[in-house]
Amino acid sequence: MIKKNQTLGEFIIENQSEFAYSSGELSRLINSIRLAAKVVNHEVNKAGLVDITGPVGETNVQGEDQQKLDVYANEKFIQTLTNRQIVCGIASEEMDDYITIAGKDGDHQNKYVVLMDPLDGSSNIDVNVSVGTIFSIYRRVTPVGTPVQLEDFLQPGNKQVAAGYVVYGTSTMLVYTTGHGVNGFTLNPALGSWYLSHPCMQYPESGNIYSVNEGNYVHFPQGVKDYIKYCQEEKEDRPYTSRYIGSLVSDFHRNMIKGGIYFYPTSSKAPNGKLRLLYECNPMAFIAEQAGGKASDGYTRILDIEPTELHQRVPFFCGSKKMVEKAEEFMAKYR
Ligand code: AHM
Ligand code: MG
Repeated sequence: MIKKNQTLGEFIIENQSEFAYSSGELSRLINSIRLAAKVVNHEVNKAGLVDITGPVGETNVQGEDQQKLDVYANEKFIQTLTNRQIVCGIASEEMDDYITIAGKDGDHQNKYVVLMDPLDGSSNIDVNVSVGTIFSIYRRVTPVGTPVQLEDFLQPGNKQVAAGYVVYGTSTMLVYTTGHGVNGFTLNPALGSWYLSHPCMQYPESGNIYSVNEGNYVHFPQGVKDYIKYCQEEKEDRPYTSRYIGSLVSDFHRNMIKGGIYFYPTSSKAPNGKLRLLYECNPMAFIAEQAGGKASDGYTRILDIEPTELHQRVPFFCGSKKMVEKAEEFMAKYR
């Protein structure tokens, strides 16, 4: 049962039976993510104070090596998940290859892999604009008891057992799904607890916000150019409002609450788009669908794409169902 204002801990315990396989392992995994998110949140919040935002390799006034926050976030999530021995492997946008975690007795008994973008939109940190963490969880496909393999990570998004994001914004929120709807929890920084503030989140069926980096307009395919012109046309409920933070998590979060579409298409500069299928698009697509929205590469469902490599990029159209369908109509004209 969903009760507004219950803590994330209470929520996880009460809804454990809804979790796939319900062995408690997935609950413990989500618990670890909420802990790591708090640690990263603390660091993100004081980023302007402690000179931590400089480039990797520089030394700060205390003589410590400076770390970029995205490297820091990557380390914190990996440390937390590794220390608690609850996953068998992690892949991250910050690392070239996946890491294997042998488990408590070195027996590779854990069942889940995590794929993540530890700090998405990190170019926004220096200017005090919100950033996010994105995570995606799968059950391994290779036998338990053996080290994880690449194929455990290269699963289509429709096999995800959970996915979520943390938005470090005016308040910090953790939003996630285990395939039974989407719930959002807001961090009370004084108490360090997450409270259910946004139960059963739903995308409005349509909306009036479009989010795209229009600076790339001349490089976009014709279908995208036409769709942008459609958004700007004076007709019916249009023109739409343009809102683009440049932080996927924040743009997505706003559009899910207010109704809108986010798109990062291909362009002549980026022939496969920019966003990564495994760390960004799949988890956001799973959340979008669970909230009644839609996610597509312009032609097909994101969650049905068979990944071929860890850092694969795909064009991404995501948001209110009717808006994504309309964008697809424009794309189809030039296929
Ligand atoms: P990152 O993973 O390097 O942070 O890149 C992903 C980010 C998204 O959060 C955002 O929507 C997009 O890149 C912005 O890109 P651009 O500056 O090209 O519009
Ligand atoms: Mg990213």
